[in-house]
Amino acid sequence: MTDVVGLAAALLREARHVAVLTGAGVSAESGIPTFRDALSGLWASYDPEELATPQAFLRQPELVWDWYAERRAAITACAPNPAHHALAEIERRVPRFTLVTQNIDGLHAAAGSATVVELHGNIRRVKCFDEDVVVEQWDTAGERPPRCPRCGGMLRPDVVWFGELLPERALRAAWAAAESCDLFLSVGTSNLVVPAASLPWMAHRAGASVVVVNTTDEGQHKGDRIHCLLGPAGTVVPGLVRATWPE
Ligand code: BV8
Repeated sequence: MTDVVGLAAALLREARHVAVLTGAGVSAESGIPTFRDALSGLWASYDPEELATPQAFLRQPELVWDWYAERRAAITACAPNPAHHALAEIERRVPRFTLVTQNIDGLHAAAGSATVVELHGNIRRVKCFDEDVVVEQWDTAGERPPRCPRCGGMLRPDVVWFGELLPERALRAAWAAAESCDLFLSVGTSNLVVPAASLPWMAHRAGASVVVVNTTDEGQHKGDRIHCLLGPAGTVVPGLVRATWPE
């Protein structure tokens, strides 16, 4: 593994534009269960891909609202881990950097990353289901889901559900970064959800080298200019930063 770290460090040292895609694995060591982890408690009997849809929300608005309220409370109690901080360090050291995340926990910004492209929204934000406009405050003690103060429609988490389009600006920024970077880091993602999963391979096809950081190489592409650093992101990413800039 040391030679792969050395190779990845050399790529990072020489890179002009580093693009990163993170998934739930980068937040696992902050105590946030990955999407495919068995869901705890009430949610153990639901499939997240079933619950995280507009249809589920319209069918059972209170259940879906409560699921996100519980996840939001749990996430708000979590802090960035060394992987988040190491990615913020890379951003400070390379000429050009774009961090794209599938995560909705806001931990990259909390760790000091400035350019965070949130492909799937942010659980800390709430918006009107009908008007698609973010609301700053909502009644936490009344009916669930709370009502939009402007139009009276139901409020929902400002996240992208399955079957919903990703925010146009975020997706275009992610595509542009994948097409123009010379090094693409994929950290803690199973590459199962599209269109996010296409980003590392877009970058590879455009000529970038890809470095994968994951606890397993399952589901990860292999081949020329693709390098896999196996291990927990909270250890591997800080190790890569130390190997790249040893001072
Ligand atoms: C769209 C917000 C156009 C909500 C999320 C059939 C086939 C193929 C595709 C589809 C299909 N049917 C529908 C689709 C499209 C669908 C999709 O991709 N479905 C998948 C399930 C097959 N995509 C969509 O619907 C997207 N929209 O395509 O619009 C359209 C419109 C209409 C109809 C069709 C298409 C919208 C997708 C966004 C969904 N919202 N999140 C919420 O969170 O509640 S996705 C959610 O799941 C996360 O945000 C994340 O993106 C994803 C989970 O993936 P990961 O982050 O990778 O997490 P995961 O748990 O899977 O893996 C963790 C990884 O970390 C593992 O590899 C593990 O080994 C590793 N790991 C663990 N610990 C560590 C670690 N690594 C390092 N260190 C550690 N410590």
